[in-house]
Amino acid sequence: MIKLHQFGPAWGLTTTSPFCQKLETYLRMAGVPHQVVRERDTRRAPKGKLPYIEEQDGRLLADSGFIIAHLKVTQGDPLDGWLSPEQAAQAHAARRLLEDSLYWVGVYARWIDPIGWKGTEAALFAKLPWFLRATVVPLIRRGLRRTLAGTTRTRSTRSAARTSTRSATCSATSPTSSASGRVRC
Ligand SMILES: N[C@@H](CCC(=O)N[C@@H](CS)C(=O)NCC(=O)O)C(=O)O
Repeated sequence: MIKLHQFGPAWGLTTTSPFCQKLETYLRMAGVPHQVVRERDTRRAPKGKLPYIEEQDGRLLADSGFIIAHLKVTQGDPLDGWLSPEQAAQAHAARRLLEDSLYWVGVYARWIDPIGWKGTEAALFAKLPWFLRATVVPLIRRGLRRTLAGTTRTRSTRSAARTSTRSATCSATSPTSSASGRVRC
């Protein structure tokens, strides 16, 4: 049976990570038998991120998108096999919107925004020994702040994150926005 290595649950979700949630949901909906292994860190992960899967022969495979593509080839494609080329292209565009754009707004909201961070800290780190909370956690946040500053769409400010969410959502639902660059929808 496939082992799915992913971050643990919080906020009523089976995992805190959107990419883990995506893969777990795919496995469940496609009826792929699997066992969830809860991970705390990413050091064993082939690409340094979660999720990854461990196949029956011990092979490790990383990246939710690659894993799903691999499973479609090896186990069939019960969920998307019926899509027309046009529908598959639309699904791809929606996926890119969620994963490359809105995901980063979520990262900002959870890890950087002072109000969001209070909830994240309470949910994920309340039980961590104080010295780890004082050393490792600020390092994680600093890394994420740097990553966010490197993305073109989301800077580390609340108004930028809000504008990014609106403009990404609007461009998906309506191809026109105002000439002034202000987002109206
Ligand atoms: N492209 C990857 C992205 C995975 C990813 O970004 N995972 C995050 C959690 S949502 C992670 O492991 N972050 C921990 C880290 O970067 O150290 C996928 O689709 O699996």
